[in-house]
Amino acid sequence: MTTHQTACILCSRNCGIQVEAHDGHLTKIRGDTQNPVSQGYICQKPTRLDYYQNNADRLTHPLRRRPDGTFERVTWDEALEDIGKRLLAIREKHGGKAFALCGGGGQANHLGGAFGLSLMLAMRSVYCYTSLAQELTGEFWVNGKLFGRQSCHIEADVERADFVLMIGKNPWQSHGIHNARDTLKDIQKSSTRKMAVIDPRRTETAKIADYHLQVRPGTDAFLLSAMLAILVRDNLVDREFLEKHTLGYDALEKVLREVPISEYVARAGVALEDVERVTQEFAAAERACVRTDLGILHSLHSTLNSYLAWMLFILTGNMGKPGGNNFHSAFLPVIDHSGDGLFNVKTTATGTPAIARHYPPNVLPEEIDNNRPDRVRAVFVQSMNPLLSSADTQAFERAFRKLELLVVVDVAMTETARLAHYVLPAASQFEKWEASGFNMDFPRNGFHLRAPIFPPLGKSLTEAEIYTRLLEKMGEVPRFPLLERVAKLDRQAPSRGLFPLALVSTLAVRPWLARYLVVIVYSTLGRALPEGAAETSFVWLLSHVYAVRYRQAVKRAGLTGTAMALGEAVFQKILGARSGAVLSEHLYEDTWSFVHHKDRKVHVEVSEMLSALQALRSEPTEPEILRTFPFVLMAGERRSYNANTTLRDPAWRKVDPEGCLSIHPDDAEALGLADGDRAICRSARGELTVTVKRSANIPRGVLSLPHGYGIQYAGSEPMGPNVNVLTSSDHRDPIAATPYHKYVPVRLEKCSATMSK
Ligand SMILES: Nc1nc2c(c(=O)[nH]1)N[C@H]1C(S)=C(S)[C@@H](COP(=O)(O)OP(=O)(O)OC[C@H]3O[C@@H](n4cnc5c(=O)[nH]c(N)nc54)[C@H](O)[C@@H]3O)O[C@H]1N2
Ligand SMILES: Nc1nc2c(c(=O)[nH]1)N[C@H]1C(S)=C(S)[C@@H](COP(=O)(O)OP(=O)(O)OC[C@H]3O[C@@H](n4cnc5c(=O)[nH]c(N)nc54)[C@H](O)[C@@H]3O)O[C@H]1N2
Ligand code: SF4
Ligand SMILES: [Mo]
Repeated sequence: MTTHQTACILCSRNCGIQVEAHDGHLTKIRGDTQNPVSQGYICQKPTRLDYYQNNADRLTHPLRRRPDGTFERVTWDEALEDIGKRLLAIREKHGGKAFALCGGGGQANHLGGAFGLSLMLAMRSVYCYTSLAQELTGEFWVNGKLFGRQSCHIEADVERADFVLMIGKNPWQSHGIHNARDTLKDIQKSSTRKMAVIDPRRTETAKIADYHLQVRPGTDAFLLSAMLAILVRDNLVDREFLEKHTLGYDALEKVLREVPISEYVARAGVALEDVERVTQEFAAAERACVRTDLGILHSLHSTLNSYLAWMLFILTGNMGKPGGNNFHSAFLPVIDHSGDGLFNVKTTATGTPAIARHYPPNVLPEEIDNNRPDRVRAVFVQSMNPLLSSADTQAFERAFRKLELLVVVDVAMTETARLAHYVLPAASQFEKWEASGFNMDFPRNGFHLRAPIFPPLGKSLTEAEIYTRLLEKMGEVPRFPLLERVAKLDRQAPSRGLFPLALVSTLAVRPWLARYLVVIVYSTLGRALPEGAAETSFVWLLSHVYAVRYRQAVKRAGLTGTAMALGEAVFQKILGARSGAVLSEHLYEDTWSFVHHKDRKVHVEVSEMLSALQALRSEPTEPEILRTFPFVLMAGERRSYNANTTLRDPAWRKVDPEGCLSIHPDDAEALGLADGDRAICRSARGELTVTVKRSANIPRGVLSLPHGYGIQYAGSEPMGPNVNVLTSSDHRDPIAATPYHKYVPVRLEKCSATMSK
């Protein structure tokens, strides 16, 4: 039995955990008090992590699908040689547009992403479809307009705020803020700090908040614009701040002055005096912040919602100070910027641009399933399960079956993997060096490089090794005998030796190889590092970039050295800190240095958003479709025992094994439904049999189902409802193409006695 420090991989917080490893199993899982960020905090889920590490779906060998749909084991050489050949043939015949990468990382595994991207570049493709582009790209688009780059990412300083406005976010269950339940309880206990929640459900978070604005689903744009209009009407905007830090406010103010406040508030289904009170207290607070999430991102007006929510903290001057909204550094950036022009290649069938370099899964089935010569023909799926997690399972299945080549790189035999020509086994996140790019704290930010606890299962390999071998087989990345030799000599502290110089000279002679930088460093320095530590070579590279980019903040965190030495200090600190390391300490006023516009100002006048704001006026009160599908289903609630599709064995759930449909008791009664009854839920797209559970926390006319169910564990029938049978990929935001999962019109009907058997 050995004790290890690692992290929980089930949500973006990546809380530090201490585990005991015994006979290949993770036992005794506790919060790691040494973790500088989570400091021992965990929720109820990580004690179930052995279900990830050990389960019947774990992959042990590369698999090739036979014509009859079964799989046969093949060697890595056989698999990679054939895949490489087929990829090259597709590239030769159809060019880069024929290839797409899907995924790259989940909630805690982002080291492998860069290697998948290298394959994408080798295919001369730019198409990277990810789950981020089914939730956050509308927000990233807004950030691009306001701050100059879509990678300017905003966080909320909830811990230090006097007033927290939580919009469409239920951190009690979904976390996403520092030590969520402790932070929420602190606010609840405090007599001076306040929280208001905007959510149609009376969530766990809403119950402990000071105010709950129980908004009607899909009407946040009306509510938020009314709140902004109240700020203007009551002269609560921070004019000094706007003058100093923003441009274009007058144009926004003009539109806000026209907002019919009481009409919009009534439309949102909340009381005007409550909205006024929340708005006024928010504006009056010394330190206030706004935290949003899927409740507005996955609902009608998604991108506009993000814009309006951001205007709340901007108009009240809550940026660049404790308890407000601020930017943060990024050690392993998971987003970048996609401009409007030449460098943003639109997809061929739907003409969809990338945002923050991510393409939306919503359009992928259409990009594959058409007869255009430039359609997508080959897809690599890495650490994503679009068959369950993306909208419209039926469309995905149909499209994926048409691919000339589908390869899935995963730790488990997923629903998506079952359709693949090749399934490649990745070492699990407890079997390799791994890390998350979701380190988004400010002013202090850190990074946690987790060391492997177990050897890779069976023949599984790290993503770094899989893609490097594939690129070598494809003849894209040659061997570098000289670099390899230098790397061996410098392996103790690569920055101090000749390795950096040798690397730069290699790339100077063959500049076209720069796109494979991560792979080259891996194949030379990485393979020279001690047994199994090869992936840390990527971290070495990132350490240098971070040290250059945030030099002052890194020094403030106590790291010393000039030029390469500072980067090496960052790397060594990371390597030495098994529980995670703090790497930078910014000053609050540094927030403005993150703004990318040359004038360092927030450009609040975004013409598309002002038009969308004006267009709200002419929007019909109720969508036509609700006449035939009278319930609004929120398709994807975070509960105590769901975690996307990361844990496949249903035994991991301590409660809610069936993933029940929540329904208001009066609605249930009207339909003759009692707890435990089976009902058929129908959308325009598909139908699903669900188990009903009444809840007074949900308003009438609204239903809620969790996501992350419907898994076919060990080849079984789907367990629980796969909500994406009901969702549709064209029910999406006009700018970001993100799905409106929280607003799925459905009908509900009790199953007849014979059907429920
Ligand atoms: N337990 C658990 N935690 C998780 C995850 C998980 O699978 N399980 N997944 C992680 C991931 S990937 C993400 S992105 C986050 C998401 O975290 P959240 O966004 O907090 O999670 P949700 O429960 O999907 O949605 C939040 C709230 O939106 C509300 N909502 C629905 N419709 C509307 C609306 O029209 N307006 C408003 N204002 N609110 C609305 C819902 O009632 C719900 O309470 O959670 C992370 N944490
Ligand atoms: N209807 C509806 N759909 C939703 C949502 C919703 O609320 N409603 N939520 C959406 C959201 S916000 C998100 S973020 C997505 C999440 O959906 P996905 O991005 O698909 O994430 P997961 O379901 O966690 O699947 C991650 C995959 O990674 C695999 N994996 C785990 N570790 C490793 C590893 O080390 N290497 C490799 N190669 N693979 C690994 C797991 O086995 C799993 O198959 O779901 C979305 N889908
Ligand atoms: S909050 Fe997230 S990362 Fe932390 S223990 Fe819970 S599921 Fe894991
Ligand atoms: Mo997510």
